[in-house]
Amino acid sequence: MIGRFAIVLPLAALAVAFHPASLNVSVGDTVVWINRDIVPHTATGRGRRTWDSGQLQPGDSGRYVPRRAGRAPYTCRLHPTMKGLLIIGRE
Ligand SMILES: [Cu+2]
Repeated sequence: MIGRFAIVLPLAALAVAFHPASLNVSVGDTVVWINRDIVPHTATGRGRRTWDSGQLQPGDSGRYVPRRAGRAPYTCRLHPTMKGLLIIGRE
């Protein structure tokens, strides 16, 4: 069954990070990034898989629907120390 998963960018206390940093999803699921921080962030694929949410302002959300199984590391273009990983299984 196709699902929908949320990754939150919480209000930063000490370090900005994606929560959860690593998430298991399936091909066809919708992954949503919700920015609850007070500064903009992006969710941007690294490596062979390229997607970019664009700048998510506070309160904005962005989404990505993976079409191929595998690992999809991503980062925030504005804060390169922010790292996330989607582990994408077959449907
Ligand atoms: Cu960021």
